Amino acid sequence: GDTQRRKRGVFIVVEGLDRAGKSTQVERLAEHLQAKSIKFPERTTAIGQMINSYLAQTSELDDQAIHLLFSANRWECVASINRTLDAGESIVCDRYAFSGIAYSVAKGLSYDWCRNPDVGLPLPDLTMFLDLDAQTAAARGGYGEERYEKLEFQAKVREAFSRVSQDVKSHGGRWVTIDASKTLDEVTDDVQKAVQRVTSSIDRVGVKLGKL
Ligand code: ADP
Ligand code: 2DT
Ligand code: MG
Repeated sequence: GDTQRRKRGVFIVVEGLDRAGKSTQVERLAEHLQAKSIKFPERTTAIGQMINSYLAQTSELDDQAIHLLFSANRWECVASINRTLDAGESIVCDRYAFSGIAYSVAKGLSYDWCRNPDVGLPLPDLTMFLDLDAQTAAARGGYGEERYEKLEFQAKVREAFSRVSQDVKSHGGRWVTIDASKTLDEVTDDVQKAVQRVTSSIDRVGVKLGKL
């Protein structure tokens, strides 16, 4: 054949409550791996703009409607994610379907209903959950004006994430919980070690990208 085989990039997701340190660690990790960083919601698309005005509380939507928009916002990015990974570039992603499930379940929607729209999305090679209790998170600079940035709600989101983590692990996904209460540099260190363990196992076995 004429194909020059290039190794697929690694798809890494960083999850956690608001203020857990996701955006900081995603940028550091992308730099470290020379990877592309992306985030959800991707607020620049037409769907992303609807999500943005909902989060900024300038529009109201039913819980089910906004849930499906968050999912659609991931689906509209799948082709681009696959192209990037197929070209051998790795991706570090700030939030993904696991936030989608956790935030909607925290509002009271059923777990299975919340999970369904994301079934079939690319499964991350590794998801790192930056775990922090809601009180400590709230103490970090205080919350802004966006929807969901409330202590009581964040505590419910953390509960919901623990159900998500059990679900992901029981379906063969790689989910690592990182103690996000450590210093910035310690968290960066733990993140890099978790990534190293996964990439060395992928290099050995060469697993193909699964689906949620
Ligand atoms: P997220 O994207 O999860 O909301 P950010 O990375 O934006 O979190 O961080 C939120 C705030 O907390 C920022 O002011 C950041 O500098 C601070 N921060 C992040 N990680 C830590 C840490 N490990 N210890 C103390 N403060 C942190
Ligand atoms: P940040 O942009 O600050 O991370 O906040 N969310 C996100 C959902 O409710 N469902 C989703 O599917 C995703 C990806 C979490 C984004 C806010 O949107 C919430 C906080
Ligand atoms: Mg952030």
